[in-house]
Amino acid sequence: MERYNFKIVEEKWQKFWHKNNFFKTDLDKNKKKFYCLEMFPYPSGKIHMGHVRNYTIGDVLARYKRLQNYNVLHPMGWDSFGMPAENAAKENNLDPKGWTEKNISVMKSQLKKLGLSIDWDREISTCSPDYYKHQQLFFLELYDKGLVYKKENYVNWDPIDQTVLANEQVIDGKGWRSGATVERKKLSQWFFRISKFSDELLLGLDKLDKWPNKVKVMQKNWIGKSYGCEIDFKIEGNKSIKNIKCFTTRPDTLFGFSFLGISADHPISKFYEKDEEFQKFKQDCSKTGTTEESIAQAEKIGFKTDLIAVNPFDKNIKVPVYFANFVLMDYGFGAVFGCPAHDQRDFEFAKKYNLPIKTVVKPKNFKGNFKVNEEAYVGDGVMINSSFLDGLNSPSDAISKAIEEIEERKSGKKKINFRLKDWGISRQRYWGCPIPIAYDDQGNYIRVPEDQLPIKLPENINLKTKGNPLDHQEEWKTIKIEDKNYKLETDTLDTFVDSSWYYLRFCSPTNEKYGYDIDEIKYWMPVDQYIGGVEHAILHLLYSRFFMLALNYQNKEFISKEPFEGLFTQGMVCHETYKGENNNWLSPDEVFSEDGKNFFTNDNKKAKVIVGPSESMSKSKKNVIDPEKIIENYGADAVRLFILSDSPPEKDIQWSEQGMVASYKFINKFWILHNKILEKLKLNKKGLDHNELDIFTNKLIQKITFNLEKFNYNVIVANIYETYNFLIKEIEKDYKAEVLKENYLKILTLIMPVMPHIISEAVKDLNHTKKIEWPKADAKYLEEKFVNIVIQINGKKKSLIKIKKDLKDSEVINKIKKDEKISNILSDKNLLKHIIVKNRLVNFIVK
Ligand code: ANZ
Repeated sequence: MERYNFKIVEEKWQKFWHKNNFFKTDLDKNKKKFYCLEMFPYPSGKIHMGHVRNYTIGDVLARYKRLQNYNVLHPMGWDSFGMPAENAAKENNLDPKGWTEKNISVMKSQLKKLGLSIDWDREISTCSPDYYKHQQLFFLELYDKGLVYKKENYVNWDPIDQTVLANEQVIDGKGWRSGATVERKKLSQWFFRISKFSDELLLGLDKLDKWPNKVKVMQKNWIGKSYGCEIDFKIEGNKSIKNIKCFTTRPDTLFGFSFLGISADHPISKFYEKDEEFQKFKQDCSKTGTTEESIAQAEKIGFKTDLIAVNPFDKNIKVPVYFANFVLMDYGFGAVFGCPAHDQRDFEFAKKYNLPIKTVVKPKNFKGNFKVNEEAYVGDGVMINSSFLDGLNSPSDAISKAIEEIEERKSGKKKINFRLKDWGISRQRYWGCPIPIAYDDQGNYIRVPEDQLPIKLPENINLKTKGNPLDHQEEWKTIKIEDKNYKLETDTLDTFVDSSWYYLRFCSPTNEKYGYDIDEIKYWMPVDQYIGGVEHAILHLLYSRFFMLALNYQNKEFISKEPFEGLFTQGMVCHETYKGENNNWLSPDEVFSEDGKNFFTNDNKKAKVIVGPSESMSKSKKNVIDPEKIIENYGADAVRLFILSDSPPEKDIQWSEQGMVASYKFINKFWILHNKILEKLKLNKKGLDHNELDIFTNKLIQKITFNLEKFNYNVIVANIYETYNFLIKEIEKDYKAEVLKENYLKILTLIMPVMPHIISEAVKDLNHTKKIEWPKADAKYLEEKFVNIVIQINGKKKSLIKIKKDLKDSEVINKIKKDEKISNILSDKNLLKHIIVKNRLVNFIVK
């Protein structure tokens, strides 16, 4: 028998599948559909192990659903706009388009080698005008619906990438790509009015019962619905300023009010613009980013005004008004009332500027005098030092009472606030989708008419300019609209816009008129199963949900509101990290070990290597394994088997060379088993009929089907190993050829989604000509033949006996009486009667 040659077999099947359009969707719309989608990759150069894991998980599901006779849509595309292309091209004097297209072609061939069941006819690339033309149309549609607007705003400015970032793209005060500390900058920007849908985005989460809870919680927090009230504080000290509005969630703490804080960008700032000290203060403020996180961490600074605010609950309590760096202009009204005893930011501010800290809430069980000293007390409690609120439970009862009182005094009213801010979509970069807007000489803007779309990006331009390269493209910028000259908008769209609707495009990728075809959408949407990294929990998944709502808005035809019915977030692929003597990162290729404990560098066998913890594979720490090499060495089936083994798909997995080798060996062992079975079949024996094999196969159908539905893919790998161990022994028996073949074919079908190449080859060897389908378990083989009977004497459990199921009562009693322990007990007793619960229990009543 020849050794299994995975190279020949895998290449053969990959060619066969694609030549025969094996993974094309069915045009018959009466068939039940299944839309299986994995997050599409950024074409950075090569695929990485994260892709291998993500796409293998999706592929197993897609193949399983196809075998179940669903009409499966399993497409792939490229998230191909974005900064790395521009940066790489700048460094190497290349064109981003050429760089991107080359990467796409390399990565596509790598994905094909993994044996993915993708309908490549539907491939899309977001940097292609065929794609972004429709995005420009959507932009105009949203613009017409009032869901796009431009405003001057403070933005997060990434000084390294020289671009604006959305709040979601600032992590711990740093740019998500460059890692640079983000600054504040005032710029005129385009926005999507995502905040209009805050409530719908929040309510929609409740219906997503096939989403991981953690993702829903993250989105919920991000949307951040707050119940509270607005308070109109009377202001003294400047005749032009009558009052300042604040939003608060804690009106119960009003008696602890010791300053009023306003944002440096509050409209009132215009009265202080000429003050040099105020100017300096404003400059200091711009050193902190605009996200709440960065502001919370920054040192609290303020600028005292000559204004005084009056407490609505007591006209005699008057406090100073400060500009404060921790007050955001775009939350609530850009103003807060400061209660240092019960808010940590206010506390830090009060400490710095020597403002009173008056305690108004005391912990419930605290005996004696409670006073806030070291830090703000933000817990529940009972109201103190608060006149008519004293004794009430805080926050619950005290808030209701405080709001009632505020409304009565006409000083404010109940209010709901959302943390979610509109999505800033302008990016000052070249390699993105141009915004279809043009400006006249005065800077007034108009939409570019639909028939002048797409606005294509200019190619082969000089990228080594300061700021946005498009600003320097005079010829490109000039556009004639109805015979008048305009200048095109040079900002491009955030790449997250590209990925917010790509799942719609896959349903009708060649539709020229519009981004999607409504009939296709009605059939395919929503995506039944979406699979990707949890790092997109807020950004991409929230933007996509918004996009669906925005398209639905004022649109009677569009039906599905949520893009992704099921969501699965897979864990990371991890590897140990290595460092050389100079503290430099080393890749696994650069180190070796004989005992698995002590590691040395390859080039200098004495140089000791420091082994660090296993972390998710990343280029920066060099702890990466190149999938291409691994597929080359071990084959796609072995890689798929390994990447699904050991860890549940939602958990991190440790890469191990030994594990990989074990999977490879298994594939080869399986081939030997397969050949043994073929030989058995050739003998065409008339041996055993109903037997253990039927029982095993039917139980396996039940197990693997269940595990597929529940994403227990690592358990399926264990099931496959079990199957091998069973079959290698079982085939020693003499089986009737038809029985063996029928069972074996079912078993192969069950394993096919995980190891599609070797199994396709095995099925072909069986000369099975009909289309194979997912097998159904036959209930008669699933029934347990034996049952455990509890034996009681006067209601007390004495023994447990395994007997055949469904025996007659008299047979059961006879069997039990033969049990030594029971017969001993019964020997000197007077048996009055017995009670039998069929297949479960026998209770002997004795005296
Ligand atoms: C007074 C107060 C007293 C507050 C207290 C809290 C505790 P959430 O729950 O996140 O919505 N706030 C309001 N507008 C703000 C702005 N533009 N910039 C910074 N902070 C602002 O937070 C609501 C609380 O955040 C509000 O309740 C307000 O401070 C502050 F013991 O009002 B609070």
